Amino acid sequence: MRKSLLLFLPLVALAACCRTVDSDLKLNDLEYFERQGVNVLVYSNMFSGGFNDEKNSGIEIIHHGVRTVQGGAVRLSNTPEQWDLVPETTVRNVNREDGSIEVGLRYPHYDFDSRLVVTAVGKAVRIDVYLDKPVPAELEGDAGFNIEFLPSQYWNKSYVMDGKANRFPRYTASLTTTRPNEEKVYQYKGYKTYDDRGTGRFVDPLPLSTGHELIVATDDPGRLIKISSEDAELNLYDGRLLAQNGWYVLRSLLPAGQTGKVLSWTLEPNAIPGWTREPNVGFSQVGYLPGQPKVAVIELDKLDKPRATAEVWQVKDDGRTERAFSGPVKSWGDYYKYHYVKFDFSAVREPGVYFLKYGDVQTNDFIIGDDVLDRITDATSDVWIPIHMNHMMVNEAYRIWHGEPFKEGYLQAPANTDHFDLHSQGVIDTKYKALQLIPGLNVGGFFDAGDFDIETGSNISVVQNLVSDWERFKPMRDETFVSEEQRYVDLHRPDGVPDVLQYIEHGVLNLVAQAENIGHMSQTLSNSVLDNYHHLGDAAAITDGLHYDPRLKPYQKSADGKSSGTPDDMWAFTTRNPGLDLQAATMFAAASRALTGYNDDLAARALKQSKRLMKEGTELLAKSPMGSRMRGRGFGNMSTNLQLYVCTGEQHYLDDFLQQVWPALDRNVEMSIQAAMDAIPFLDDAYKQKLRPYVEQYKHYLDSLDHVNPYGVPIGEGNWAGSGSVVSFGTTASFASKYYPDIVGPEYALKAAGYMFGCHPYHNYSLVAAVGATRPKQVFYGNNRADFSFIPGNVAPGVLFRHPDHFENFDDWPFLWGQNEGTIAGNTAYLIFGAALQNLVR
Ligand SMILES: [Ca+2]
Ligand SMILES: [Ca+2]
Ligand SMILES: [Ca+2]
Repeated sequence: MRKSLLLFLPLVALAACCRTVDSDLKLNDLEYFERQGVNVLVYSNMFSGGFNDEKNSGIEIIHHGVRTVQGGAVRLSNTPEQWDLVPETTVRNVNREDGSIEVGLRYPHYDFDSRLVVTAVGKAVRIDVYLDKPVPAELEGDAGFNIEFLPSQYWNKSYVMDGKANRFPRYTASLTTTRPNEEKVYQYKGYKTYDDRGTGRFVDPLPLSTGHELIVATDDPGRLIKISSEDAELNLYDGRLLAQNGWYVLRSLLPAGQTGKVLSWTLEPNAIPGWTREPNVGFSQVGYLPGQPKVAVIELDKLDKPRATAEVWQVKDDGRTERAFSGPVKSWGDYYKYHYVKFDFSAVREPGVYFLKYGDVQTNDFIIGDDVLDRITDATSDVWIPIHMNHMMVNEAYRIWHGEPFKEGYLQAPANTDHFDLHSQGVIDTKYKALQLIPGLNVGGFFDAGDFDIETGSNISVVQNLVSDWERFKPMRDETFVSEEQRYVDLHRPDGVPDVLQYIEHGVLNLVAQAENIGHMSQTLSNSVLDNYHHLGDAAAITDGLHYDPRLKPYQKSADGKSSGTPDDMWAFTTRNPGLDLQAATMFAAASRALTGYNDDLAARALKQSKRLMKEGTELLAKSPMGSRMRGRGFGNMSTNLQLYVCTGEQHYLDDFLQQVWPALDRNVEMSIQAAMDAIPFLDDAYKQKLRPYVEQYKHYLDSLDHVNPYGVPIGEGNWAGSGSVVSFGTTASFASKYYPDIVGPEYALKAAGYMFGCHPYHNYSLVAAVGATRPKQVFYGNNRADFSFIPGNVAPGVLFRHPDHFENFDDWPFLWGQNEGTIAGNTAYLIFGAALQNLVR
């Protein structure tokens, strides 16, 4: 069977190619327009508001496998930014008879409705914009139809507007104008993305080019798209003038005073004849242990016929290469838009340098060796975590990563304030007045992620993760100099103290200061104005370091140089959450254990706050409607009850935990098994025995994943990609293997590692900016993302699912947080995974 298929391969390929050349765009079963090499999606992914302008929505084009165009929508500015209004999708109808998709768009703030109808016409789509009522007067000259092109796929390429050739700029440097603020279209919740420096005017980009027919990437058939409009002028803009994450925007203004069909575009993406996507050979860029299973997962275009075999080649010490292994390629099946085959090369065990060959595809090299996993957390621990230490200057060799941020401290957030980063302040529940300085908060703590706020919940998780790392694995690594007195951190300078202890101390310093000065835990310490929230670069430059004095004029400094009238100070959002107080109480108790003997004073302060918050939080919860339903003690979370038992020794917490753990395991073993195993060191052997059948059940779950997707790990499909779940899956599998080695082998945790380090959809780069990987990802959504760079040791969310069938992780464009960010809680969880895995295979 296989042989005869192979014999016919050239004919089949030829047939596929010819069918491709002639085919028109067709509306497929998944409700998008398709021909080989071109997918045109029409609101498969809707704008969602909240974080706004996700660059993931509207009319989108996946062009030869890369999503290069998105944002097709009626928009209210030339180059919309994050926090500019996005339209709600009121209706989406797929009309199979005439091959069209219609969507209704609405801006409730302006009571403004429009409709888009997208119809396949040969190899193009026609986009018609309809209005039932004219554009509202206040949006005339602002409302237009926009579509956006990914800069990193178009810069330096040519475009032709009405026959005139030009080139997309590598960096933005085109003309702008300013307009009075009264003309600025309302932004999300009335926030302003810009600081007008007292001018009363906002910046508006001017077009790069104007005409009626635009051909983009005339010099690259894979990216060439022709757009024309008979009734409207096309204007090409550079969105990066206003925001580094802006795209090139093509737009036509909607005419004033008209209804019915007000605008039409024809858009034709070129398809390369006979194109098939190059196979993505997934393997671990960090390499393999000699004895571990080694399986490459190869992602194939559906028109690509799988090959019968693949090969492993060895790079010899003298630079020669030599074939080390050839073996069969086995089909796994289809998973969303691609077909998957696997190549098992576990037989190759000799340490050395190798690469894989699948047909014409040759991978980069990788190492087989017994120490390949030894360095997987070094960059995270030595570089990423210390760079995210707030309220410190952080130096590395010749480079200052950032100065000391937020020297002026934090003000009480005013009552009833909504916040752009999804927090809110209710009534003021502290002894401070609105905008009064809350003393002592500008110490310790970690930046949340690609932004610079202290998310209290995340910082609590950070300390818990670090204590867990310390208590389980005692990492003595010392590569970081930390002086809380000098407020100075120096990377790669040992100072005689294990770094993890210093990171615990740094996290606790801020959280204890919150408990002591606010009286309870804040929700967040965050920016008060949007125009400094989207800051890129040195955190010390976000605010002016001077206390805000409303008696001074904005941008004015006091005579003594200590205060200013610029309202840039950070705010503390203090609304009390007793659940958060209890989490803090358990964390403080754990941290107190870890800090005793290193910083006894802080250990004592943490323990004092732990006891107080535990008492107050428990009482508050008991009084709340939800708390009384939960029997007035504990708060329903079995992990917290276990932690409370460990730190207090009080039997009722253990009773609560034991009452919760078995039903939770019965409901969902894979969600609860980690929390159940966390109790093993504190309970007797009978508990461990009682857990055994659940671990056996968990093993069935682990094996079942091989049928769910070709990678055999849980792949999330949410709006934030799922490498965090893979890390947590790997940690749990490591502990299951440690406690029950006869049931769960190490191969599941190693599979999670393989996924993180390159064996995943879309491309085969390591998702961790990690020491030890041959080809780590090169761009991340860190605070240096404007430089298209990364902070070593960051863990990307990874491969983001786009509806209805596309996985994606850009490695030339850092600005999609759902793919490329990385958080302080997630990256400290990765430390535990790394330590657990290293411990397991040692
Ligand atoms: Ca944040
Ligand atoms: Ca140290
Ligand atoms: Ca200030």
